[in-house]
Amino acid sequence: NTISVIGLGYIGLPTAAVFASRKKKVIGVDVNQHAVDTINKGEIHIVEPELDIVVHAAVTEGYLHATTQPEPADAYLIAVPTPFYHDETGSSHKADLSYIEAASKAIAPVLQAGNLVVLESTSPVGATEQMAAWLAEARPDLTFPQTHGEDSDIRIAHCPERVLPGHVIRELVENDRVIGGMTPKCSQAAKALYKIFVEGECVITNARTAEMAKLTENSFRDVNIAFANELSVICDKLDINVWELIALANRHPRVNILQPGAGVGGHCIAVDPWFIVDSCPEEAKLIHTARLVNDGKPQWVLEQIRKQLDAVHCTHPAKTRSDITVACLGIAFKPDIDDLRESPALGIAQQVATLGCKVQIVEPNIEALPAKLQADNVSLAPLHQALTQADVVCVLVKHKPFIEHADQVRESKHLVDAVGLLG
Ligand code: SAJ
Repeated sequence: NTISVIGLGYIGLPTAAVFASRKKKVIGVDVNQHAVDTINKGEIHIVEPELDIVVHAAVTEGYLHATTQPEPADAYLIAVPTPFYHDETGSSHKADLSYIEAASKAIAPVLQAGNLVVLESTSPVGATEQMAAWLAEARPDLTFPQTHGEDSDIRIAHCPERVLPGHVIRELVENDRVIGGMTPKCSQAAKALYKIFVEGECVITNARTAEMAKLTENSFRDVNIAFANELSVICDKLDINVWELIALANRHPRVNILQPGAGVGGHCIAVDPWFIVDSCPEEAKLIHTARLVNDGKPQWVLEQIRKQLDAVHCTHPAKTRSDITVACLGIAFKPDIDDLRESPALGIAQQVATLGCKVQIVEPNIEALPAKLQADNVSLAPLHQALTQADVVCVLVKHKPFIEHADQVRESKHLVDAVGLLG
């Protein structure tokens, strides 16, 4: 059996490699020639613990190869991005299905009767049906479940990925999977495919419910983080320590409040709830508000930093902006990873850099500053140096090395602790 994975990013590549590690022939397809070349050398173009070892073994043992052109296979897994875009009014966030459309059109010429096509990309409700329609349009000689039900030539399902970045290899194997076929036979075919490596349970539903399940999981987390973030802003106004408050409230047996932070980053939780809001704008009031609360948090943190800058000016009137150094502790989108995608901390650091002060970035998980932060007044610094030289210290991500040095951070005179490092 040959499996083809379309899209060799943070989800597609680990999935392809794990199938290959079970001695299945896997064809990885990506439009990015650099990614394809890197993988064929047995190397990886993304950062994820253990992934390098699994990919290296899969390629050298001959089970995985990458290409830019789809080749015939028995099953196709589509794991391409589904970002959002703003419509003409600029107010609504719409799912961009163009990568799914392009992937469907790319595999259509090599599809054969008996094939299974699984959409893994997180998608708005209806996207799997849309994918099936694109495939049917490109291959009128084949039959599809939307018109031929269980008798169709091609089986189609949605099986959303649910792995946590940083733990992908383990979670791919251990997590339960939601399998949403367009018909029961489609579900059974997809379940048989995932059972090759999934040790968790593969729970069957229909495609629309599977799409909504994934959006629901991430919206649940977003709404709960928004609750914590809103509390942090309220507590600041009421002069209450929010970290102590949450720890106290969480002693209640049925209360489990998450942690306030610099905002919600990454490419999932800050995106997926918008797909629900776009489908049901009138009804999804709470989900919409949670998005606005979380998206507004970096601006609030920035205000706190500005207040500390003003405080430095008050105590040292002779200092100009360019004499002041601000240390930003952490720019990744969450603790203990190097992933800067959609990172609120990175956005805050960028804004601080435009204020005219010197900025020292402490990010133990990266070796060079991203292009967005390359400016004369910005440098990457070790923690000790930044704590010694900075007038204002802002903790934006709760990385382990910062927790270990919390006592030194606490000595800073002008401190913004967005993540409760000091409790
Ligand atoms: N965050 C907080 N406070 C918290 C928890 C998280 O501010 O108490 C912030 C983080 O700092 C980060 C953001 O939220 O900026 C998201 O981080 P996360 O760890 O909650 O989630 P992701 O984006 O790394 O991965 C999520 C996971 N979904 C859920 O936990 C419901 C993962 O299982 C999904 O597979 C992934 O989204 C995805 O790809 O959809």
